Amino acid sequence: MERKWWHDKVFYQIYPKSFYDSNGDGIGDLRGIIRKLDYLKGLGVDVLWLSPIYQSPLADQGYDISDYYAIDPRFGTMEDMDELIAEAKKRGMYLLMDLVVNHCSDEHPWFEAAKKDPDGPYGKFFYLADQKDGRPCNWRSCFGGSVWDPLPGTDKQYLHIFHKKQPDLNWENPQVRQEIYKNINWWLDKGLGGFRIDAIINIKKPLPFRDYEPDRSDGLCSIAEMLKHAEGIGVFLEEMKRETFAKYDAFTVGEVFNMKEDEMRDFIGPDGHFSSMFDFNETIFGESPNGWYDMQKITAEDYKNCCFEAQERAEGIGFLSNIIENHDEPRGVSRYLPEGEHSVQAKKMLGGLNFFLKGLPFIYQGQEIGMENTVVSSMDEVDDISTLDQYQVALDAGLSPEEALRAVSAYSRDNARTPVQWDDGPQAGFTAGTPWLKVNPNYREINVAAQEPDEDSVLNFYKKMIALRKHPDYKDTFVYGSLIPFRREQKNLMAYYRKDAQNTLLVIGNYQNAPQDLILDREPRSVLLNNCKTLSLSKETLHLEPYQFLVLAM
Ligand code: TEU
Ligand code: CA
Repeated sequence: MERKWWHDKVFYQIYPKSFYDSNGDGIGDLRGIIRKLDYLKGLGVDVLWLSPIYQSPLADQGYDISDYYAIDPRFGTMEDMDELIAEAKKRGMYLLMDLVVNHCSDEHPWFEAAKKDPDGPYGKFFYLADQKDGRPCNWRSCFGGSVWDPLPGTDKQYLHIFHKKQPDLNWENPQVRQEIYKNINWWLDKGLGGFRIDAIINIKKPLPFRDYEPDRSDGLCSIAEMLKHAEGIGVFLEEMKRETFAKYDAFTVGEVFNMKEDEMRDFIGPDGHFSSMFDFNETIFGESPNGWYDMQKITAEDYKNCCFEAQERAEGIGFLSNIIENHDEPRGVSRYLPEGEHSVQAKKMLGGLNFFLKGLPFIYQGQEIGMENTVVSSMDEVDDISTLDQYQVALDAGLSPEEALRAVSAYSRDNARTPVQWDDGPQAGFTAGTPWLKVNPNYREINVAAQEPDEDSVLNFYKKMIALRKHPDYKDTFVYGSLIPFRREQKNLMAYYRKDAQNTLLVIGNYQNAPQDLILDREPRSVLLNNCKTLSLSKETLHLEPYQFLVLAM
């Protein structure tokens, strides 16, 4: 296999608005990131993905871009961005920006021009239709309601798969594609490492528009349904790669949902559209067409199966990007550990099981200190547009307001977006002002400053994991070695070998709040990582403590 510069890297996602506020306006910013670069370097991560910082009305927190060539003043200036790129480079780190090109903002000049002259060239940048003909299709937008809304001041309507302030760009129009490529290259020329690519599967629509079977009483159907019928996205993605990323040897990771079964090789094979794509097999587990309130809770066994299934699918094809959380998902420890079992031990186990999977490890800000879901006591505290929609969906389904609040707050995107907990001072040290989103009240117990000097903290465990993955004796095994599940049938136990010609490493997590025995198939040679003080081994039987996590060299 041809080796790529990004194969052995450790990735870290920054959600800038909530990372660190340098000027007291309550909003995290680029200068805040610059100030924390040494912290990130100390953690050991190599590649930083920034969620969007482009000029934006922030209707969807920056995933609605009104100028692809400008930094939103709330995040800083272009000089700050250039400095951040340079400062990262000095420390041997790379930056990824978020590429949001399925849609732009309704405040982008292209959309303004389309409103003024829908029949002119910019009308063709979007999907427009005559209002008089009714809705061209019954698709439901990801944030609720029809994907079609009237184009203000005209007799037309436009399509938006996401919020109505996020009109979809018409990728069938070559001029749109050229504009996008020009922008990508402009950023790559600044010295970026590459991009995380937002909602990319949605760029290809099955045309002409038509209705599909409704899946709720609103008569609409999920976007997932239209994606089943969309063919030929690869033509766009190959063109984009050729015109942009390939010329720079840039790294790309796609946010790819609803891929067709046999497309993995096209997406992340040796000549794939992208370098990597996220494994969302765990995050989509238990989803219901009815909405969040109807999600099925995931168990330890489910989690294990999701991970191993994804690994099997990618085997011999390419590199998945592994996460336990991101800015759209609840905190991993709150989701994948049973309620009330969020001990330091358990958090380390979950982090470890995910981190050493085959693929690229991604850590989301705050994950390294074990940040948890926040408490939402009223809908007035909610910022996330997705939660607002899902709350209404739950009410419409007959849940009481209290039930609806409880059901949706477990999956709210706000859980991941509360400010990073830096210390136990006011506002967790995130800002000298009032934070844009309430700090999680548990910041006095869970924060960076408290964990730094504590040898046994979650933070120091993440540092150890990262250091182990980079250890010259083991790095190749973790990066290129195969993954073989071990005692897969044993309940509440997740274990796997990472193996190559040099090493046989065994990663073990006792995924329950009770001890359990594990019979090994040979005696371990050494313990590379242990989240407990002790290791109890009699011959080949390991007596695991509750939530014990181990990496053994066999
Ligand atoms: O998320 C895409 C997203 O919401 C998917 O889960 C979606 O349900 C799927 O693609 C439907 O086909 C990204 C960002 O991560 C998120 O923060 C944004 O809100 C969204 O795109 C719109 O840009
Ligand atoms: Ca600020």
